[in-house]
Amino acid sequence: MPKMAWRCVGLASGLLMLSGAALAQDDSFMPGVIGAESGMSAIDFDAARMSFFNQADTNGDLALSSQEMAEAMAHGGSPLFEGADTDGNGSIGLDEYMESGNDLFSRLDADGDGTLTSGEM
Ligand SMILES: [Ca+2]
Ligand SMILES: [Ca+2]
Repeated sequence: MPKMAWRCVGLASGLLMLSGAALAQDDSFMPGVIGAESGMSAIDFDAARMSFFNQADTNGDLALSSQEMAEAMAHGGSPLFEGADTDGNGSIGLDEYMESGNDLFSRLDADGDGTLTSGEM
């Protein structure tokens, strides 16, 4: 099943990216985040959320059904993993998800310095 294998690799690299962003050690992985040792920039934040989305979207239709959301939360929810079904069609599309991320970021960024520290998350 080559498709499954590919998904596993994608998941692994997503987790790798996530842990890299959290530890902010691997600057070479994302050149844009040099100097972000003390927190998570909006770029890191989007990347972390994208990997959450890819992980949760088990059927790969670029939308999170309520069931996919529930399963993702059951397997370790995170304050970063939050979306809003703004058009009310019963699932959270990628656009709705990323849109809600902008609000979420500014809400979490209590001191407004554009970086999320571990205390703010
Ligand atoms: Ca889906
Ligand atoms: Ca929707």
